[in-house]
Amino acid sequence: DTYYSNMKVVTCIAPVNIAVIKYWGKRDEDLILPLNDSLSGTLSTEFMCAKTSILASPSLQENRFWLNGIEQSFNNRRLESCLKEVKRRANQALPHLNWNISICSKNNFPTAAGLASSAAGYACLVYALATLYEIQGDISGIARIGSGSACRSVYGGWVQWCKGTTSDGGDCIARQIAPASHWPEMRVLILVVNDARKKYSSTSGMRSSVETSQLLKYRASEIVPHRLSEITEAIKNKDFEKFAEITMKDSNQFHAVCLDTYPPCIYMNDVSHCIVDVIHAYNEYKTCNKVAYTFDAGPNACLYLLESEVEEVLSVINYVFSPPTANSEEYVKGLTVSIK
Ligand code: 2P0
Repeated sequence: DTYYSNMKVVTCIAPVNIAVIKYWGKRDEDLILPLNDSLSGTLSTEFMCAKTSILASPSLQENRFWLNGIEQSFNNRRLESCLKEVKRRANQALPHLNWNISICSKNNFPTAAGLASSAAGYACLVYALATLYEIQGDISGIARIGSGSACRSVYGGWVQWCKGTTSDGGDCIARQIAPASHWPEMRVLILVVNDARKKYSSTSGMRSSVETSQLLKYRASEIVPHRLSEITEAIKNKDFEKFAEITMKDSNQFHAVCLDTYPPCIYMNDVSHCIVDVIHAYNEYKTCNKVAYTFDAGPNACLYLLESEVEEVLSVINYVFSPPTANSEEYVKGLTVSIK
C-alpha cells in the first residue's frame, strides 16, 4: 500500500514549567525576545503534559491542526513561524519535507487557564516537528517563537531563559542550570482555584505592561539580574529558605507590575490572596520558609515545597479551603507533581 509506505508519524510529550523568576514583557514582539531573563522548574510529565502527534503524507490535501479534539485554523502566525524555522534547519533533501501534515495536540490539564499550557504545547509541537524533520541541536529558540515560556519546557530540571543580546534572537535560548536529580526532594503542588480560560491573554497583558508600567522597566533592568544570580546560587546550594523568599517576592512583583499596568490586568483573586496569607502564616509558624507560592497569569497557585512538607501542607490547605460543592465555582484542590 503506497499510502502506508509513504507516511511518517511522530508522537511526543512535553512537560509544563513553573517560573520562579517571571517572564513578563517583550522587547521584540515578532521574534518574542523578552525584556529580562527568567528561570523555572520543569515538572515531571506524570500529571501534567502536552502530547502531540504529527502525520506527514503525500496524500494529505492540506495542512490541518487539532487542539484538544477541536480543529483550529492552520493560518496561525506562530504555528507557521515554528514550522518554517524547523523546515529551514532541516536537510532539504528529505523526501517528506514538502508533504502536508496533520497535527493533533492535547493537554491533559485546562488550556489557557494560566497553567502554562502554551509552554508545554509549543515545546511539544516544536520537538515533534524537529523529530519529524530530523533536525539537530538546540530547539529552544524555535519553541520560543511559538510562545516565550515554551523555550524553558524544552529542558528538564532548572532552566534559565537568557534574554540574549543580539537583535535577531540568535542567543535568546534556554539552558539547564541544574538537572532535576540535583534536588530530588523538590515538589510542586498546583492549587486549582479556577480552571476557566483567563480574561486577558499573557500576550496582550504583557504588551500593555510594556507600554504603561514604569515598575516593569525598573524590575527588568534593576531587580531581575540580581535576583537571578541569587536564586541560581540558592538552587545550587539547595538553600530552600532563600529559594522560597525570592520565588514569593518575584511572584508578588510580577503581580504588582500587573496592577501598575494601565488599565490594570488583574490575575489573582480573593482566593489567591487568601492562599498567600495561609502560606505566610504556615511559614511563620514553622519559623522559616517551608513553602513558596507563585502565581502566573491566572488565579491558580503553584506551591514549591520539599517532599517532607507535602502531607502537612495539603492537610492545612484542605482544612482552610472547604471542598467543592455542586454550585461553588472556585475551589482549591491539590495535586502533587514532582519536578523530576
Ligand atoms: C512565566 N508567564 O515566566 C510568565 C509568568 C505568565 C506569568 O510566560 O506571548 O504564554 O506566548 O510569549 O509564554 C506566559 O507568557 O507569552 C508566561 P507569549 P507566554 O511563565
